[in-house]
Amino acid sequence: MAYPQDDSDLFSPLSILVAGAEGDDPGNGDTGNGDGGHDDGQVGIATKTRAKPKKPSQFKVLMLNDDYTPMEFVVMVLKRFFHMDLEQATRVMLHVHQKGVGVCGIFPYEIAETKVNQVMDFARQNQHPLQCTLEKA
Ligand code: TYC
Repeated sequence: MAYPQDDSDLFSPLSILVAGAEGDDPGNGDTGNGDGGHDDGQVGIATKTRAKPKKPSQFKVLMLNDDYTPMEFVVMVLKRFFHMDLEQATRVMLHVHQKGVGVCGIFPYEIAETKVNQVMDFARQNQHPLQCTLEKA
């Protein structure tokens, strides 16, 4: 899956930096930038930069209920991939069993995606229909 956030989600606020001023040009000073060679030292490639980097957005890993996956298997998954102890894992499994869906954890996108794949692969290998997905937190 492609990384779902656009650049504007990563940084704010926007400021503009003018790079490559003509003082750095080793040639005759005309940068061929269409300004007719008015060397005011302010031409170059305009690039965006941001004053304040933002945290990457977080994603919930959700576990879905089904009628067939054994409770013990779900508890094993929660212990193995989400580092829960037996008590936590049992609580989350029963929550999913009763409500239909529950949160296993909240992670940056790539980690959340990896966990979903690990759970789905492990369930498939053991022929259980357990489903796991992610959702923006
Ligand atoms: N509902 C399942 C059962 O009764 C147990 C279960 C719990 C399955 C959580 C999936 O995500 C799940 N065996």
